[in-house]
Amino acid sequence: MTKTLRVAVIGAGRMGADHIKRLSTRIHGAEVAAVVDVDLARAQSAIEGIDGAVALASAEEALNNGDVNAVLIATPGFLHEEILYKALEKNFPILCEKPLTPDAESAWKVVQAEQALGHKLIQVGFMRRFDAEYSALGAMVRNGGLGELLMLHHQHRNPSTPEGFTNEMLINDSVVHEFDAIRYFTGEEITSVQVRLGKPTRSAPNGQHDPQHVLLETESGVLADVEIYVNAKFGYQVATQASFEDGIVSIGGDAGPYIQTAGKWGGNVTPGFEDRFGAAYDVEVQSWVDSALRGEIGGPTAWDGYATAACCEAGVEAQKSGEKVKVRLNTKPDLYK
Ligand code: ISE
Repeated sequence: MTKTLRVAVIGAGRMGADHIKRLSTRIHGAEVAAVVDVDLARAQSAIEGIDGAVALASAEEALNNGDVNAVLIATPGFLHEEILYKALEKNFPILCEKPLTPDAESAWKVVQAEQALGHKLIQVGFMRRFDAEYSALGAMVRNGGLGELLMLHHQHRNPSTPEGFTNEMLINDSVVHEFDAIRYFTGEEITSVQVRLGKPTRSAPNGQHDPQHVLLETESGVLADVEIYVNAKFGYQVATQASFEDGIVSIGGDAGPYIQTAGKWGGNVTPGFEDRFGAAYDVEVQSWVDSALRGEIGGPTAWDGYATAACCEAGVEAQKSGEKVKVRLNTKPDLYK
């Protein structure tokens, strides 16, 4: 059995660089063997100080490198599909940043390819499932101590958006996390999505309507609403309030310390997702590594990647039509039951 994962990290941008640091400093049982980026200089600077790692310009070269036995995909989503197929062919454990692929049809093909192999190799990077408060709320739903879960209220606020962040990306890049979180909390599929566009902020770039209000239903009738507000300026905030029959649970409030000084009271605002979910990313990657060394996967599956892609597709359609759109899902293959 493999004792150490020798990971090829594909993509050395914002997420890739964060994972390279994590893998080479905090994660046990894995090492960075190769870093791939179309910008070779960026790959080279990412491997600085990492013994035995090579910088390469092509994913194929990395996967064919005899020193590599696992892959972490952190490229933009439209590049995932090709790398996924090559890594499946090699039978390598895969941690694929979200989205699995950018649309439901291609995500379904990936699910089918993995199913044809007969075992799971793909873990999808929905890191929120590894956040301590998210898992605590998930456990409360499952143990039923507060009765049935009835409603979920989500707030997802970002300080600003990078250049090129389109209106569709509010759904595909940001609300996709909420789709996964709602599926995770309820253990159910989302059946419909509606998007309401209200009064927009003057801070939204051209072509973006921000904020938006997303309304969802699950199989048993749990209602969820999401405020997605990606130019909120003040900082990064992701929070959920869950209404149960016998109580209300809130997660994602700002963490202390709270300081009182000269007529002021308050704490610090989280600047971005790397800080907000830093600990969750560590737990996620460690879970992937530990499970991969046992020949398993340790988190959300390719099915979760496909199901959220189907929700995104319904969400973008709903954004355009203003109508309530049904989520179309194929039957879940046995491998994921
Ligand atoms: C970004 O890609 C992420 O994944 C963050 O978690 C999310 O908060 C942000 O809205 C996305 O753009």
